[in-house]
Amino acid sequence: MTLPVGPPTSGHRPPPETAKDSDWVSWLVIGLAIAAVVVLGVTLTTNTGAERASAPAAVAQSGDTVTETIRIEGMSYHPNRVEIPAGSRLVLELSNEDNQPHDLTLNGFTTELIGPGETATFDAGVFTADTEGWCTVAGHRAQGMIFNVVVTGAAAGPAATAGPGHDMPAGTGQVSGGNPFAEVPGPATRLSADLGDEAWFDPVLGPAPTGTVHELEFNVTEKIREVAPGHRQVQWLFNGQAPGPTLRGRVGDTFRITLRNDGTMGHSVDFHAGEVSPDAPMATIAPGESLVYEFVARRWGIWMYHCATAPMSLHIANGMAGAVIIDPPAGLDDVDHEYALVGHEIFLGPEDTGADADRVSAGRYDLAGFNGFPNQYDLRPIEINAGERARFWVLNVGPDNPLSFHIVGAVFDTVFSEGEYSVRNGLADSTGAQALPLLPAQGGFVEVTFEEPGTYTFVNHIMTDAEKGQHGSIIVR
Ligand SMILES: [Cu+2]
Repeated sequence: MTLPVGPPTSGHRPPPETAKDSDWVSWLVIGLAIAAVVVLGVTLTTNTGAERASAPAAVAQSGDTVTETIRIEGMSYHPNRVEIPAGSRLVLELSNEDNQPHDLTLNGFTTELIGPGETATFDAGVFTADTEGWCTVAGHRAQGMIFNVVVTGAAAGPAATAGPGHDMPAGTGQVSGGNPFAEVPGPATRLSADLGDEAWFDPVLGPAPTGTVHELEFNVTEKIREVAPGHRQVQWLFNGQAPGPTLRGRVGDTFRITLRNDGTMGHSVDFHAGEVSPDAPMATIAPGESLVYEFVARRWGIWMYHCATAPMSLHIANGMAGAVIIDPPAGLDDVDHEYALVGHEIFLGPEDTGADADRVSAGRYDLAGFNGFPNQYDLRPIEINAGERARFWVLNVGPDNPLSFHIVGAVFDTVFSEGEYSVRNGLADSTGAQALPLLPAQGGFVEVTFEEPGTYTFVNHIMTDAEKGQHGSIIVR
């Protein structure tokens, strides 16, 4: 496809749809095309194919047209830098040999999304100064998907990089840690908020469904949700929820998941409980596509799943992670209640774009939570009766930080983590544990009997994260 020239923009670039749908742009393109036909008719014998590909030949320019072939692969443009004489027009022949869609915004113009295996001819206009371009797909610029045009024979000047501070490449951001996109709710706000049903995530874990084959649909959408009191933003979701659905089965069960992408960008899924070649089932699929991911759960425990599309940090930060719980062949010890808690960081971003890729890349999270929302079990505590025994499954989906799960006032008589019991109720030595430590993508469970009534709090005992919202209450009656 040959892409039309769009109007120059500065600062915030409009999404491609906006430019494409603008009436005046359409008339401009038509006008330029007519002019080009007239010019072409006069100069046909001397024009090259490349020049004909750049439609608006009638635009006044001082230099020649430079055509470069650019391959897109591995989150990079190859080459990622071209030199052209000042005043020249640059036309890029883009070839996407990567496994997911990309685009290029450069000099005020933006290509359509170029799918895997597709090519595009991109007229990036006339250059008078060094200019930086990048891929506008979420997170790709932060991952280094940047293209530079270096102009020769012109007075040196700063690169014409568009955008405010949040558009700067990773690693050069704000030192203050302040969030330019959102007012981060403090503890008083978080502990007095109304927890709506949309944000509520039931922590109660039911038994595994009957049957040995679990067929499920995972439908990926991108929609605006409340992620902290008073703050709504786009999240990327499995089946409309963050964390995604908690799956449960037994050793030997088959899970057959149909992943359907109803979002606007590539997504995928990676089940840690499965032992499969990643190539086909974990492939990134384009919007409108689907695939079937089948695995047999051969080993028990609590396992993470997540979107595996780059940058994974951003896809996970936007909500694309969840838990699979597999029971051992002989079952687990009897308890009165089971709960599942998925721990994670929370990155507040603009409502329409969600977590900011540069802040995620720099690890600048604002809040932290269990099951998608800070302090939600302070607002709606878990309630059990004195003398009852509970098992808390805990999974840390990060994306980056460790989690030290602790319940104030309780000692864990049983702890299972990543394939082994470290303490277990009923064994002769009668020891216990105070915390379940989990790095990202690690999980386990603790068991505890609450003997006395009271309000017990559970926290990430990395205290600054508890203070950011990884904190909840258990009311024992
Ligand atoms: Cu994704």
